[in-house]
Amino acid sequence: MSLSPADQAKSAASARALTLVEDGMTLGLGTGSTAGWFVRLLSERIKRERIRVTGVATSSATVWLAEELGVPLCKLEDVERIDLTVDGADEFDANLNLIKGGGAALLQEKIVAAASGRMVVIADDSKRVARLGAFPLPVEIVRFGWTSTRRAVQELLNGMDVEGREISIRTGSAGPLVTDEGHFILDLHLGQINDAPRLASALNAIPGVVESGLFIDMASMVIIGKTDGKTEVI
Ligand code: ABF
Repeated sequence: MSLSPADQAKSAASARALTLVEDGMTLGLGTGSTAGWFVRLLSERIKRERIRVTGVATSSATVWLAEELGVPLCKLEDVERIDLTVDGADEFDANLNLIKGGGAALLQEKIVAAASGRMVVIADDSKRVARLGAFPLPVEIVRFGWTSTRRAVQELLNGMDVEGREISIRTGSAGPLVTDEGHFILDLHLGQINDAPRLASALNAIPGVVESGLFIDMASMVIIGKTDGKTEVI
């Protein structure tokens, strides 16, 4: 099977991440097309080498994929600790800080990453940035009073060192998109975020904000897949 250059990169990063998997591990399984590659390669290895691993999925989409491929799953509440989480990202910088949530799964992704001994990000070179912010920053908010929460986020942005300040509500097929946890998502069009840790803390302090897609100091490694099948690790 010949892969597109993008899939070649995603599969290369996933294959490298798979070398970190050991028999008996509990694994956090990310969401998105790159994480999907990891789940596929994991399923092949489980069948080939008969390794015993258990996955904790970060979204309903990943539950469906893992079940279809025969990757054993358990719930996060049923495990004490996850050994390793492998997930994608929308952007990463040289400090391994991330923007995630383009796939609307940021809340479960962050809870799973926080419960993991190690979070490894798999991505292609297009996700690498000098400064986070070109990708619209997803912020998960509760539905109750969401327009008030949006106003509070707007006021916060007015005092922040960012390039742009526009906010949009993520839409699905019938109105605002509803996440797996029953919330809405705001997308913050910031252009460039000059102090990502400060913005992450300030967003989390707003009532109604559940989590932002800023993952600060959570990833321990980024594996970058290249279109020629090679990988780079930072
Ligand atoms: C998840 O999937 C997200 O946090 C991120 O939004 C997205 C990346 O998707 P893809 O791998 O398809 O680019 O990891």
